Amino acid sequence: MRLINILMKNVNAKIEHYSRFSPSPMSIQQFLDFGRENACEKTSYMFLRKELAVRIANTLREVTLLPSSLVNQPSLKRVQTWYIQSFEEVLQFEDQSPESGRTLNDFLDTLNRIRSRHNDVVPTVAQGVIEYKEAHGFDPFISNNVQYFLDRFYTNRISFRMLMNQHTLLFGDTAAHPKHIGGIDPACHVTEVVKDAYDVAKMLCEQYYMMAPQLKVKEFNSRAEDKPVQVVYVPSHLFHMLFELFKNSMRATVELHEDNSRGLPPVKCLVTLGKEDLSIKISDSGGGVPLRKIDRLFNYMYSSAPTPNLETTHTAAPLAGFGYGLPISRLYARYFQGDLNLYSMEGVGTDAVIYLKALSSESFERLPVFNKSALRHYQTGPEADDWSNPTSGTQVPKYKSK
Ligand code: P4A
Repeated sequence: MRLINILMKNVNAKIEHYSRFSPSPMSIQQFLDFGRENACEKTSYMFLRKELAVRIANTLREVTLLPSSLVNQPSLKRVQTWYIQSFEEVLQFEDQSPESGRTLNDFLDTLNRIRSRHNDVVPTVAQGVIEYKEAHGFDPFISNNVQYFLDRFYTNRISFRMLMNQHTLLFGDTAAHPKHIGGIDPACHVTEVVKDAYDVAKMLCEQYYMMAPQLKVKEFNSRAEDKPVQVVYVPSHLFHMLFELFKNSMRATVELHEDNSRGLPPVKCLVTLGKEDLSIKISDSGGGVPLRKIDRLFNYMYSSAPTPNLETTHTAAPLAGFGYGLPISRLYARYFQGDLNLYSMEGVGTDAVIYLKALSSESFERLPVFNKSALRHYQTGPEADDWSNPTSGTQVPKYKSK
C-alpha cells in the first residue's frame, strides 16, 4: 500500500474513534468561572486536545453522509483538506504531557495556525454550493440536506472557534480587553453594541447609497428600570447579528424610500430585559417581504447565487448582505440557546428579533451530535407532502395501483 493510503487509513480510524464521543457543551457561566479565578492553562490544554478532536471528528463523519455530487465539488474538497489537516495537528498532542517543556507553547501556535487556516471556510463553502448548482441545478432534496448539514457544520465551526479563542485569549500573549474573560464580556452593555453595529452599517450604507436612515433606540429593563440592560455574552457574536440585521433594514429602507422628499423613515431598536429573555427588536419601514419568501432568506442553497435575483434595482450593492449573513446570524443566536426571527408585514416593513438568555447559567452551547437520528436525516428525503397542494387542483388517485 502507498504511504499516503496508510496515513489516510490511520486518520479515518481516528475520526471514527473520536466521533464516537459526544461533544461536551459548556455554559457561558462555565467559560467565565474557568477563565476568571487563576485559570489553569494545563487544565484547558487537557480539555481542549480531546474536545477539539471530538468536535472536528463529529463534523468530518457527517461530511461522509453528503451525496458525492456535492462533496466532490473542488471548493468543498479544499475545505475538507483543511479539516483533516487541523484534525491531525490536534492529534499530535494526544500523547504530549503538558509538563514537558514546549508543549503548551506549541499548542498555542497550533491553535493560531488552525484559526487562520479556517478563516475563509464560509465563502469557500458558498463557492462550493455555487459549483454544485452550476453542475447539477437546484434540487429540493439536496437543498434540504445542505440546509441541515450547513446549520450543523457552521454551529460546529462557531463552537470550535469559541473554544480556541478562549484558550488563546486567556493564555496567549495578544493583549486582551482588560474587563473581558477571553471573548466574553461579563457586563456586556447591549445598547452600546447596538450603536456600534448601527454606526458601521451606516458607514457602508452611506458609501453606496449616499444616505442612511437614522437610528432610534429605546431600552426597557423590567428587572431594574433605572439600570442599563446588560448581559454576560460574547460581544463579537452580538455585533455580528446586529450588523447583519441593520444592513438588511437599511437596504430595504433606502431602496423603498430613496426618492421620497420627506426623507427616510428611521430604523428603530428596542432592547428589553425580562426574567428569562433579553430581547432585541429591530424595526424598519422598508416595505417588508412576503411570508412565502422569508424562508429563502435563511436558505443556504438559495442564497448562494452568483447573481441574486432580488427584484430590486441595486443588485450589486455590497450592502446587500446576500449570502450567508442571516442563516449564520441565527446560528449565533441559537448557539447559546437564543434565537433570531423575522416578522415581516408585506407592504410596510420588517421586525427582526434577537432573543438571548438573560442568565449565563442557562446559556449552554447548543451543539450538533453525530448519531443515528442525524444519519436518518440524510437518508430520508423531504417528506412527501401530506397537506393538500393548491396547484394540483384536479382529482388524482392517492395511491397508484400496481
Ligand atoms: N424588505 N424587507 C427586507 C428586505 C426587503 C428585510 C430585504 C426587500 C431582503 C433581502 C435582503 C435585505 C433586505 C428587512 C429586514 C431584515 C430582513 C429583510 O432583517 O427590512 O438581503 C438579504
